[in-house]
Amino acid sequence: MKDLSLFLGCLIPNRYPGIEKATKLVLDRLMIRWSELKEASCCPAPGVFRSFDQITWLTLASRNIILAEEKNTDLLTICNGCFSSLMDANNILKNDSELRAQVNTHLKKISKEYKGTIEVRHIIEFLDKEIGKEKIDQLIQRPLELRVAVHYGCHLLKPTKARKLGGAEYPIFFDGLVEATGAISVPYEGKNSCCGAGGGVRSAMLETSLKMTEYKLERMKKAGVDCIVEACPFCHLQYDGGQVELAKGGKIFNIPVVHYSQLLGLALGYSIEEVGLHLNAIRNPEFENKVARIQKKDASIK
Ligand code: 9S8
Ligand code: 9S8
Ligand code: COM
Repeated sequence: MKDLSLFLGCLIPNRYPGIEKATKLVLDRLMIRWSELKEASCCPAPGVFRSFDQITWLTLASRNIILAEEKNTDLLTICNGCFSSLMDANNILKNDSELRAQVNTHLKKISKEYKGTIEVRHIIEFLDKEIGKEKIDQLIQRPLELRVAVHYGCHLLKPTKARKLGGAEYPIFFDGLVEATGAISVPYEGKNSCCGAGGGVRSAMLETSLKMTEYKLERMKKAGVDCIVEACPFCHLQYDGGQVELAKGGKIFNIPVVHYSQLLGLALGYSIEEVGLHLNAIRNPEFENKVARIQKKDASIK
């Protein structure tokens, strides 16, 4: 297996840098060999570029893939949108020689060439397939005992043919990784539906997008969860910022939003601040105290 280059995308460094920090902490703790991907651009976002112009999308995506090819590393994404864009572009370019030739004509202008030598990974499927929940379970010193609403997000699962993740209608691989931290993945209605952000909906139709978010939040609340766990900064933004927007209309939920890297970081003993959860708009003292209590309890045992 190749080493990994970490592809950050736009949202994490700009809006939720705590997710970047938490990811680096947990990759190191799991002894996964990774390095930064320098000079990367936007993946570019699938719901925007891909929908408008295929060659532009493929050319921009291939440039990012080439940066990893030049280092002979696979690309590790920590966002569903980046995973979708880069993985699909990589598959298309590997298999379609005509499109590859077209894209390479553009890339020649910047002295680059797409070769098709690396794979694009998403942190959830990577941890599930390459590390395994048993190993994660062994490393956990502080079983988290939280009730969690797992949100897979659309682009992690679909299109199912391209993703090859198995059981896309009723997936369990993400829930397994969440439960390896000692948390309980609580079932809730509408679990696999969209958070409301993707595909340009948040930018073009904020009200519609918030209606979708409200639908999800209501069902999560009904299931009595302590927090939401996702693996996509756009879902993170939609649930976290979306709760602030919904609160303006009197709809209060107060459910903390946690990227899987942050959840794993908490389970490995890092604090709320160390995993960057203090940078969320929605902070719930009850949740933070519960985490602190769990962490302290186990620390005193050891
Ligand atoms: S890069 Fe630019 S807008 Fe974003 S975060 Fe994920 S999808 Fe890719
Ligand atoms: S869900 Fe529907 S399109 Fe998506 S992946 Fe992230 S943002 Fe939330
Ligand atoms: C969602 C990405 S993660 S996009 O809005 O569909 O491009």
